[in-house]
Amino acid sequence: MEKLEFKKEFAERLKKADTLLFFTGAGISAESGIATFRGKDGLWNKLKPEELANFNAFMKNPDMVWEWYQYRRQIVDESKPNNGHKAIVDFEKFFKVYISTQNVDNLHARAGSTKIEELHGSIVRNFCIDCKTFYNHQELKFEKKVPHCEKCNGLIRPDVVWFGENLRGDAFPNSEKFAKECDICFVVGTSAIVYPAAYIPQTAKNYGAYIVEINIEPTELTYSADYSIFGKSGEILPQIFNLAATLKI
Ligand code: BV8
Ligand code: ZN
Repeated sequence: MEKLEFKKEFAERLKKADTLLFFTGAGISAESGIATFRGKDGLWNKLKPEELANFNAFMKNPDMVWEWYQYRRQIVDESKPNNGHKAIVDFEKFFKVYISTQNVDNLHARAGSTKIEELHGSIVRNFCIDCKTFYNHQELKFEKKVPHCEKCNGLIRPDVVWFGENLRGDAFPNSEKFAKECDICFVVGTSAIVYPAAYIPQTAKNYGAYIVEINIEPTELTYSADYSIFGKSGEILPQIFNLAATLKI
């Protein structure tokens, strides 16, 4: 990718900034070989999310839904963080960095980031739908059919948030806190159409943050972003880090 020239206003904001929020979606993991949901070869093109990523689908056909997640976990296990995930870790040298991700692939954690909220849960965790006992995905790695809980024999499901399910734990309220505190909110690799997650960049904007979109194409958020940088996040984020390094020393 050619060397990017960034907008002067962005460089000024970056120089003054202390706290960054990275709000990420499936696009940041595309260069790690993980299919996005709505792109040209997206997961939802071939499969219907309603048929797979929701509780009723799971109860109707637990083996099919379990098998789909086992297939996705195999892809995640074979993937690794790319230069975009790694650049976000590097920003911690000069800024307080928060991540609010819609991704369930655990790649931000594997890259070494620490302040992460997983709005849609994580594919590497499972729990029993009856007694809520957690199971790590590695211990169930070879289960072709939906496994049953060793404590109560209940069905075990992936710990991801399905359509029609409320977000769990403090992920959303913590992400709102990040959004209110950040000076710049980078919106990376998301179509920004899934709610309530998509409220996070809007909250950041309402609280005065500078909104920078990084995507290979315009999205629902482009009209409200302060700055859209079109291209691959794995190529753009390292260049923004290099810019920050020159500004911050
Ligand atoms: C909720 C599961 C309250 C995990 C996912 C009717 C009934 C019930 C709810 C609703 C309803 N109508 C609407 C709703 C709300 C619904 C919703 O928002 N639907 C949308 C689709 C309209 N939301 C919910 O249901 C949420 N819960 O509302 O609870 C409630 C409860 C009961 C009743 C009513 C309300 C739960 C939402 C979570 C759903 N779970 N996945 C899994 O299996 O993965 S959603 C799925 O979409 C993923 O989790 C993903 O994270 C999320 C967002 O997608 P993106 O990450 O943005 O990915 P996408 O492919 O779309 O875009 C990728 C982008 O990257 C593209 O722009 C592309 O250009 C770009 N890109 C590609 N390559 C690169 C790149 N960019 C940079 N570099 C590259 N190299
Ligand atoms: Zn159980």
